[in-house]
Amino acid sequence: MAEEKQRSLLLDSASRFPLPHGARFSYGTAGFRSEGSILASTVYRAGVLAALRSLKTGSAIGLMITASHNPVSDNGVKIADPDGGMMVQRWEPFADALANAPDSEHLLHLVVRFVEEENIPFGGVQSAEVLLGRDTRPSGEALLEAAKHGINAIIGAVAIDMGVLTTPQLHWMVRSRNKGMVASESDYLAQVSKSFRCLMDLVPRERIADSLDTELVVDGANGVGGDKLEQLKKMVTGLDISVKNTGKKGEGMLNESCGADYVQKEKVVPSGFGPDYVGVRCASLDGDADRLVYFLIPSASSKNIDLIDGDKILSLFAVFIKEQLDVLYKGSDSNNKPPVRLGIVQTAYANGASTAYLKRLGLEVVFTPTGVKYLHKKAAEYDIGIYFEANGHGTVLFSENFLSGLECWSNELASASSVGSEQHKAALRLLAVSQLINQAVGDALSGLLLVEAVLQYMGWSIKRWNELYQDLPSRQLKVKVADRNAVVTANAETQVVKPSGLQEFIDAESGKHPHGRCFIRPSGTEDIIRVYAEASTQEAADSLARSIVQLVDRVLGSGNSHQ
Ligand code: G16
Repeated sequence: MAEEKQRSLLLDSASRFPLPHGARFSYGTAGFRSEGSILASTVYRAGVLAALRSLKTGSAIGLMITASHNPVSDNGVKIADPDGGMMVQRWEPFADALANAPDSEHLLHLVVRFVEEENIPFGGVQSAEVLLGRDTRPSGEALLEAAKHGINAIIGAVAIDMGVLTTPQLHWMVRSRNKGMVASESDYLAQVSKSFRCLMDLVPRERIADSLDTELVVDGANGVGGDKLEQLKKMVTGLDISVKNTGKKGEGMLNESCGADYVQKEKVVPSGFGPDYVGVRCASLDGDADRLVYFLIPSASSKNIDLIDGDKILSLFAVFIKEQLDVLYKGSDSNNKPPVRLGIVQTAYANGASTAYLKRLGLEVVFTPTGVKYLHKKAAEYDIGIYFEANGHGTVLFSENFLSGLECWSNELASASSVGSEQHKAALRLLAVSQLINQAVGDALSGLLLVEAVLQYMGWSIKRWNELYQDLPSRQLKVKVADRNAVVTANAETQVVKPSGLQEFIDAESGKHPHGRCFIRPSGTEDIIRVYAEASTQEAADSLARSIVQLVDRVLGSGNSHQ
């Protein structure tokens, strides 16, 4: 009887969100993305999916409406699992099928079959909870309503609107709520600002004197991150933050000539930044504030920037964490403590110079395909896993096991003669980092505060940080093709498997340039093929990238290749 009621509720509700004629959606690198005006049925169905996931796991699930770095007219939906990470990949084929079900009858059929296969308590026997967030895109409000309809179409499921948020804030809330901890936005801001203060209090005094470089100017991409940073900056001391491209009237369009994606790919000065900012430490967030890059404007006449990308953020964190671990394990109190497994996770986009630098530090570096869902999973295999994509997406993960051991150790040090020792301080710093940096997903706001605290600790200017190693010149281009799925890759996207013959050509072209390296892959967030090339000179990297673009265009393209 209850199941009957559930079926008719779903049929009735789904019929109000028909699939747009001829549309096809696919669950890509980070959920569904498309033109915002055609996404209502997709977001409705993502609501159904999230409610089923909550029933299955018995935990709160997150649903975030955003298209992150994409243009303002796009939108999308990301789903967060109970641990705050991306939805388990095993459910992606079902997500795809659901999004493309031609009508409500088919949709019901898919749901009923999936519920049986997955043994999901269906028809009101269990309650479910979905936390909703959206960024500032104009299409977000209507899509949020569609998501609510989808959630409410599953009996027992409740939608909780958490408001306009950054993506990482929603992921953090899901994780916290499922751990039985406080999970509002003000709790997030309180935790982040408190742990930042703690790290700043642990900066050695002599280093503070050397580094009174507290001015930081942040490009908010005209997205949700700018406003959140304005709130956060009122809660932190020791930094002089100003925010540009906040999205307020007159400041410009979301992600247009600004934001982390633009700055990282184009390597030029973003809108709103001019000669006044020469030599100043600058940072860019992306549209939903899950990516962070830094940059420096070298001279008043320069259009180009010195980019400090995700690889360099990763390297800074790696140096800092390694130093804390070295101090911690040097003292006599480290006897009988199990060694820590520290792992670094990168993708093929990582600049070759960054990987070489990290290996020179003696660190274990592993590679995964593009997408936080892959990097995060790999990083979680370590006691401390640091992952970053070159585009600025990343975080530092601490295993529960390592953290509980570290807490006990820190308490022992505090109650013995070692209180206040370097060893004790190193333990406290690592504990503070685990509180500051988002354990659910890459987070530009908490990442930014960690960068700032580490720079203060090191006594480094942005220039000194940038000199950790010198990037190999690189170029990233896009090619519009008829079917991006015609390209199939292997070995963490470094080799093309299909179409055949392409990899041999890439190898031959790369071999023509000293330090030449190149790969192509289909984007999972845009309808294009991405081409990445690096070489020992900018001219060589540009020429290598261009020759591969021309080839891809010839083999697969629409004749409209562009940057
Ligand atoms: C998303 C993913 C990132 C990925 C990026 C680009 O970021 O979360 O892991 O690097 O897309 O992916 P692709 O090259 O497949 O288009 P965001 O910030 O757009 O959500």
